[in-house]
Amino acid sequence: MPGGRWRFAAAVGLVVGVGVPGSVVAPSSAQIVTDAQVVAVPHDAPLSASIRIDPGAKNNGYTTPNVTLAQGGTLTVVNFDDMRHSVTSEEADSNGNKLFGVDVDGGGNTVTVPGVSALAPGTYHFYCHFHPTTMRGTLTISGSGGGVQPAPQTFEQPLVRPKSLTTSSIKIHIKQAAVRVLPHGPLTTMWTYGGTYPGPTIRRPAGHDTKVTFVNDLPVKAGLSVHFHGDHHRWTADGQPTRYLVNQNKARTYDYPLTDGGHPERASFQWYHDHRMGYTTRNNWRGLQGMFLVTDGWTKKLGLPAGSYDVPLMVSERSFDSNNQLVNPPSHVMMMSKGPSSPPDDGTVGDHILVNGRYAPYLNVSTHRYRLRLLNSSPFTTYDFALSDGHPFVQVGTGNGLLPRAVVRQDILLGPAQRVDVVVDFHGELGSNVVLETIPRQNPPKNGAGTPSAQIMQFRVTSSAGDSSAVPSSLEPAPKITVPSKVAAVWSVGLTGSQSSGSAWTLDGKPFDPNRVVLKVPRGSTQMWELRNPTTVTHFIHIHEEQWKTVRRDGKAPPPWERGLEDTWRLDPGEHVRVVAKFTDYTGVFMIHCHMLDHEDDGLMAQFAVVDPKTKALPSGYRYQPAGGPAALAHFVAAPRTAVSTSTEPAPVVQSLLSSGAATSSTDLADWMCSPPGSTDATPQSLRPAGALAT
Ligand SMILES: [Cu+2]
Repeated sequence: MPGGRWRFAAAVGLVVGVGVPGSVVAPSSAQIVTDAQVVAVPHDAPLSASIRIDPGAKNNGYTTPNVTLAQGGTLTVVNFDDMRHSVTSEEADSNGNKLFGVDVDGGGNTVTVPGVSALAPGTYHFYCHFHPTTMRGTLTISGSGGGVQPAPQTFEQPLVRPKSLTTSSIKIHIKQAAVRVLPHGPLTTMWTYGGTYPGPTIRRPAGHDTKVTFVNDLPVKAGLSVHFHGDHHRWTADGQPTRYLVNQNKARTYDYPLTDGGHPERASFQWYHDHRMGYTTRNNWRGLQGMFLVTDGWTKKLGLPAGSYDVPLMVSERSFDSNNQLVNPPSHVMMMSKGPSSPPDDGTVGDHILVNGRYAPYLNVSTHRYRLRLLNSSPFTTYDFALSDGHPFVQVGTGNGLLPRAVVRQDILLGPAQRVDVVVDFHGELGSNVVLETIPRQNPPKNGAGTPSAQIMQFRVTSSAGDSSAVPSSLEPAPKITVPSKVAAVWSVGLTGSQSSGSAWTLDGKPFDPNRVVLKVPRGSTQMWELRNPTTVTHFIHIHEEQWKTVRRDGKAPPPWERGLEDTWRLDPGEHVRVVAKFTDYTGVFMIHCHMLDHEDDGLMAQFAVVDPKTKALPSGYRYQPAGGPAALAHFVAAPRTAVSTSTEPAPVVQSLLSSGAATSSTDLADWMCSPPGSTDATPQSLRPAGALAT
């Protein structure tokens, strides 16, 4: 990397100043040569250069992706787009701190990129951390002096396995603590469940009631709310955003029966995290996240890798200042926010990817199969996981239980809150190192979320071991469910307002209101819902309380890895997904929202109520406002095609669709009606054998 970069003189005239009007040429390297001479000379590089960003950059990339600069020079970014972008170094120092980087708002703003003038000569890679797949470039520093050099990724810290809690009654203090995150320098102050980040991993057998008491010892006034993500329980124990809070110096006990419809839940890889309205991004960023495994005898019977060969991994990203302290995420306390980081450009992106709370850890492994449970608990970023040895993952489950059949996957795209359960095989790799990476997403759809390129953690294959584990191709049948003929609710993401006057996300036509319920669901009913994303950015929609079977993705059968149970779906721009679940056991108010936490805090959340089928009563303190909401949209989806074409004036429901951003044109509306209501894949699947649930 260090040392001057040399080019043939004949090429100099073609390289210097390209795309850099008014750049200054470093006088020290000027030499008189003619085009005919082919001799090596120090490259004439400018002392200042600019990276230009034009409209459409999130799909087209930087306008000037390759820049050259004399050592000590100044690099600026000019952003003519209408959204925020960044120029972020891929290379980092030994603590993982990026060598240079800056965010720049759109509208013609110019900023200097800090860190560049100190760089040693060499070639550096940069990307936009909001659009990491499409926006990539290289910076070449020309010269012959010393300077800041990148450190190779050395994986200096061992992977930490969070403490396991296994009893039926658990108490966890929520407190500020200094924790080791980066390999060098001071500890990082975080908000923690029980003094560690992540919090303790709760492991409990399905069907066994579990009470978790959280005590709020944090030095801040705003109450907290803990959501057990993916689980089925009473609404009062669901982590409501403004009700049933864990107030400062107070405790609250959450009861998780781990049953569904009178039966034990499926074994699953879930997690628990903060869900406080307006503060969810902040509270998760500060560290309020932990894993929760529900176990049963079925997975043991299959012979999947177990014990020390079963490794849950929470992957999450954060940014740090020079003192190793967390950089503050943006505030979301106002539902309608203004400015360049307001919707649709709200996103909290970190520059260090942590695994179980440590930056770039390693794990010593043996020549054995390992079951890895991967959770993406980042606030906003999507990863495309892959292994550096080119081996595939054998996916055996989602976060919500096993798949019917194992799926071989070369890479796995995972958005915020999504989980996968995979087996990797280190047989024949004694002495080698295998890196879990995130790679740039291949061929993302237009405006779809991209993924960063980074080495996340290292597996060091240091020992041999006999292996009696197995990965059967057939794992666990999907639960039996009768798919309804009609869509009961359509949840369509929208955007309201403008960045100059204040903007917010919507899911039922309006930004979130904790007192509003827009849909009543009779307890005991089986519902088919449709999730739609007509906006220009990807969302990951999460539904509380039930686990869902995906029956359609964009009108087609879902891919094999979406044929288990799910609670969070990727919706790239223009996508729609149909999901089915039965609402059992509990009445009460539950949430549906985007799990990109900035989006959630900025309005992209709504509430449905599971009600007694006879009384249809809501808990007190809620307004029922179904007009123009998900049931109305569903009615429209199911309507015959002529409903629109026979009228020149849009019907009220259509108007509400249009104004809510649920659909942008009558073409879209017609398109909706082309997809038949209901679905045909109602084939009942056999239940798993009786007795499999012994724990
Ligand atoms: Cu979203």
